[in-house]
Amino acid sequence: MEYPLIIFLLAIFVLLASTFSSANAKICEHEFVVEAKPVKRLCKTHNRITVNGQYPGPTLEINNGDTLLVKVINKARYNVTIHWHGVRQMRTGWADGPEFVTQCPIRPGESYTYRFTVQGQEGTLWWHAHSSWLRATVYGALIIHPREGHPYPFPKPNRETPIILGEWWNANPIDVVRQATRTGAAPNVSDAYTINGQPGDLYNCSKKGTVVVPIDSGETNLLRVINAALNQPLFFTVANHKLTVVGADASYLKQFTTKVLMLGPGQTTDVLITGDQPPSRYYMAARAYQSAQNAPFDNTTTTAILQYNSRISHKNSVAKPLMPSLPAYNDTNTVTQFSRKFFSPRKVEVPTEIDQNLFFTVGLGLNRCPPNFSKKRCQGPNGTRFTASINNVSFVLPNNISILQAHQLGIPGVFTTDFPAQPPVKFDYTGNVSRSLWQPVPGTKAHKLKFGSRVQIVIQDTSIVTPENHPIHLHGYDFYIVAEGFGNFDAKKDTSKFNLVDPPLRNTVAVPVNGWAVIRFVADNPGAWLMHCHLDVHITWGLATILLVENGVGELQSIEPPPLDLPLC
Ligand SMILES: *[C@@H]1O[C@H](CO)[C@@H](O)[C@H](O)[C@H]1NC(C)=O
Ligand SMILES: *[C@@H]1O[C@H](CO)[C@@H](O)[C@H](O)[C@H]1NC(C)=O
Ligand SMILES: *[C@@H]1O[C@H](CO)[C@@H](O)[C@H](O)[C@H]1NC(C)=O
Ligand SMILES: *[C@@H]1O[C@H](CO)[C@@H](O)[C@H](O)[C@H]1NC(C)=O
Ligand SMILES: *[C@@H]1O[C@H](CO)[C@@H](O)[C@H](O)[C@H]1NC(C)=O
Ligand SMILES: *[C@@H]1O[C@H](CO)[C@@H](O)[C@H](O)[C@H]1NC(C)=O
Ligand SMILES: *[C@@H]1O[C@H](CO)[C@@H](O)[C@H](O)[C@H]1NC(C)=O
Ligand SMILES: *[C@@H]1O[C@H](CO)[C@@H](O)[C@H](O)[C@H]1NC(C)=O
Ligand SMILES: *[C@@H]1O[C@H](CO)[C@@H](O)[C@H](O)[C@H]1NC(C)=O
Ligand SMILES: *[C@@H]1O[C@H](CO)[C@@H](O)[C@H](O)[C@H]1NC(C)=O
Ligand SMILES: [Cu+2]
Repeated sequence: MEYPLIIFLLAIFVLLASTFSSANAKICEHEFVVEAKPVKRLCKTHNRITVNGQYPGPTLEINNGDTLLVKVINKARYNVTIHWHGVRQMRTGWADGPEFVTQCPIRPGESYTYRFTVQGQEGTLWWHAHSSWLRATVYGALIIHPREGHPYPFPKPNRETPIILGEWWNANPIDVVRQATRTGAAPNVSDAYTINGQPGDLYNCSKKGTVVVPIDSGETNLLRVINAALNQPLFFTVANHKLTVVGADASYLKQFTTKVLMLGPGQTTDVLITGDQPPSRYYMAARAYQSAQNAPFDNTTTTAILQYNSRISHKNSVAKPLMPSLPAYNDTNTVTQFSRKFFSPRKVEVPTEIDQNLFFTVGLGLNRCPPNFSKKRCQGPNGTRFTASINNVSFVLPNNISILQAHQLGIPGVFTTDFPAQPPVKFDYTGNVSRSLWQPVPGTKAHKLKFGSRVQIVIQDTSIVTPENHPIHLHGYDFYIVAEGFGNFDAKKDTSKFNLVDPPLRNTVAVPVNGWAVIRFVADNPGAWLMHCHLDVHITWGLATILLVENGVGELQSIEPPPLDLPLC
């Protein structure tokens, strides 16, 4: 009699405990209707694909531990998917979003519900379309507050403002990428950058819409800066104000102050700004960091206005805002100084023993014109077509099933698992590279990782066509950036400089131009994870690969079964 009673009480206790521990975690339901809407920018009205008619799309705010359930209804004329950039998606790879990697696209007229829990991440992430170039207008902030009742590791700011940097084309972005794919040339550059969807005062017909960020004297505002631009790393600064960096990519950082930020597309940075200047109006501004050589880029400047509410005299409120100076477009020194200030707030657990030591070269290439192509299709430099690769493999997406489905269902012929751990040819990566090495091989190749393996990847830029700062993003993971440098990575010399104590944790690393970065992580999340350059033009050209992390032992180390509404091709 006694024994069953104890078990019964225990069962009740477990039930109550689990209810209480999850009592604070919420399920947040949203509906995203993807549809074309007229959007007026730079003097003209254009139809653009939006979410719920908003550009940028809705900001989602959750607490660490919450579950998101977002039903995406596609009322546009394009295939679409949504990616939750930086969310770990533990065992829920089906909700990650890249088309033909973790799902088939949601076709026009269809819908799919993304379900996932955000656990152990705090700060700023974002969501964006992961299909063709739709993310030019289909994006928004994803803000993760601490668990209810838990504080920030800094004094609570008086306000919080997302600052989403974007890129605007007067042409339909889908037409821009289609033209580039057809011709083999570089795509047209954008016509403007934007802050929260608005180009700002320095562009024609844009003054009325300029974003105003309020501040009071003595007050602190948490700016959640996101680089949602398609193809351009950006500098960001605010006239006369210091920025205190407290986090990036939804991980906290050891705080430091700076005048200027650089964010590669995909990256986020949380900064505190204090109203410690004479009440007035100050521009915040962003413009290009351009590390590629002889490549056209959008050299315009987007602005918003930081405006003091209190004690502002009438004269000041109409005064022209003060413009900050921005680094030169090619100011790599400022970028290096900035990235050297990144540390985790305390000692962290970086893998020290490594099971999988990978070396990935990343860069561009040029394909000779195939004999059956007309000249019109070879409008790259000297009659070539642009391409890009990792370890000389130019990634090609499947088009009739996703890699994750093929992996889960054991369907052969979709991809191979022979993506090389090292470049097939060793050469002076950052030197004057022989033309015979410029043409990579197209392929749909994945690199397999055992569950739980401790992984190091050296990401090495190449100078083929041009060296460039590539923002390399890994889906499904955060990784420690243990070192960065210029030139060719040299294990003998550079390993001793690794920071294995308090390196920053990120989901996107801006690999120094003509240099390298070393990342480490534990492969504790099974699935098919896209690793790619977050300049959309480079992913279009093939600068991507798949890390295929196998299941471990038992249910908790295995990917969940696919949702019933997963779109079919
Ligand atoms: C790209 O720019 C060229 C030159 O300005 C122009 O002729 C072409 O129409 C543009 N392409 C798109 C898709 O807008
Ligand atoms: C802005 O307007 C001025 C004057 O109307 C015009 O000369 C200029 O070309 C326009 N600039 C852009 C970028 O459209
Ligand atoms: C931007 O580029 C255009 C043409 O490429 C050039 O005429 C202009 O001077 C540049 N503007 C700035 C601010 O560098
Ligand atoms: C940056 O650009 C300026 C002006 O265009 C040029 O004088 C300078 O040499 C460039 N610096 C580097 C490091 O490329
Ligand atoms: C060129 O030939 C290849 C096979 O050699 C074929 O796959 C491709 O479709 C052809 N392209 C054109 C434009 O005819
Ligand atoms: C194109 O050809 C010219 C002349 O041969 C050469 O100087 C130039 O470097 C080539 N450009 C590229 C990007 O290959
Ligand atoms: C998908 O396409 C590939 C290559 O075109 C083909 O080999 C494969 O059989 C197709 N798979 C399915 C599931 O239709
Ligand atoms: C790079 O190498 C090629 C061929 O080896 C040579 O013609 C060219 O002058 C070199 N360029 C530079 C900048 O050294
Ligand atoms: C890439 O592979 C192609 C085809 O085998 C070869 O011509 C080229 O030299 C290789 N390039 C590099 C950088 O390995
Ligand atoms: C849309 O997705 C389907 C697979 O679901 C694919 O067959 C089709 O080619 C895609 N359309 C475009 C325009 O990419
Ligand atoms: Cu790139």
